[in-house]
Amino acid sequence: MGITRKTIGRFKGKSVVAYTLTCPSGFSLTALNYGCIVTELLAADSTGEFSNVVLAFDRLEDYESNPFYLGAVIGRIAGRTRAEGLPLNEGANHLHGGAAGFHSQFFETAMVEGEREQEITFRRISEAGEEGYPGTLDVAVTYTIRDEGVWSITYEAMSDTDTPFNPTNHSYFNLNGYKTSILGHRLTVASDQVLQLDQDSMPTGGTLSVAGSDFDLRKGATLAKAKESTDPQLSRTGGFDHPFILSRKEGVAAVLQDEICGRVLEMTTDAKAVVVYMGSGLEEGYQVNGKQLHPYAGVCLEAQGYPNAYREPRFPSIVLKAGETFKQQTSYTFSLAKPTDGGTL
Ligand code: G6D
Repeated sequence: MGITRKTIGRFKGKSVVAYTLTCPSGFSLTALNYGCIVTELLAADSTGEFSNVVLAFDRLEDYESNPFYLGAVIGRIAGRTRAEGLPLNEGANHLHGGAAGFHSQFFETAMVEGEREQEITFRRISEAGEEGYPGTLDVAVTYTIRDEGVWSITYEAMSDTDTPFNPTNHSYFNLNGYKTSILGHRLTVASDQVLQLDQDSMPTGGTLSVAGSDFDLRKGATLAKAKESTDPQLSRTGGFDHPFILSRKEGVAAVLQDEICGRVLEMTTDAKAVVVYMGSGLEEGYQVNGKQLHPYAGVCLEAQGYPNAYREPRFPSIVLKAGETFKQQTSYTFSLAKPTDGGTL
């Protein structure tokens, strides 16, 4: 119980340190000082067996380039943004803060150990001009785990100049520890609208009602249904890779369940949206959780502001005003399914 640290390698001439936070119940989280990357989140199943419920590379070296952003904090801007001067790192798009985004940066750390709660804060200064962004941004990302199976992420930031800021975490969840793909997982999202995407997965500025479509997750559906959907917005992307606009300011925003192991994940957030990404772009050739990586090995629930909000005046602004404090919190609570659970929000 408590927090341990271990130097596990070197990237870019700096030591990569893994921090493991453990609660009395055995619920634990391991994260790196590089990209705040979560490499392990151990939660019990209905038999009491602990499994890593997030995808993690078997080879440390794969985290240096981290082509799928496994487990990483994303910043300064999550999602796709029309570049217009920001560096291009996905065709004509600026994706996930750019090639030198927060996922590939080192952070300073500070820890607080408790009886039933452990906390680590990652902090760095993103200098003015980093990846084309204005202003010097002082950013802190705090992971807190609580014995009852809660992992909370709190983002705080301040800038000396007006600047865009829209962080998220890019962990891929697989509630049965990648014994199977996530296609059998059932997802419920409290959302009435999704953002319409163009052929490059860039938001068009329009929204689509979920009613009557395979985007309607208000009563839950398996992720396989989205993969098999004939809806052009889904068939192009091989399932969800879409921003869902959250319809409630508090309470549970999303529920992910796996009947095989009985684990349930509930997400709460004060973010305005959640990008659900089913891992259709995950490529073979990497080893994760002791197995060959395949598409649909994990699903991301990236709570964030609207992608492309920096360029789209119809979206809620993501500009952090000079001298103001940004604060956003997302929590993932792990529990075991109750027999009557229908996962309806
Ligand atoms: C793909 O479109 C998806 C993104 O949403 C995801 O974040 C990335 O892979 C890792 O580009």
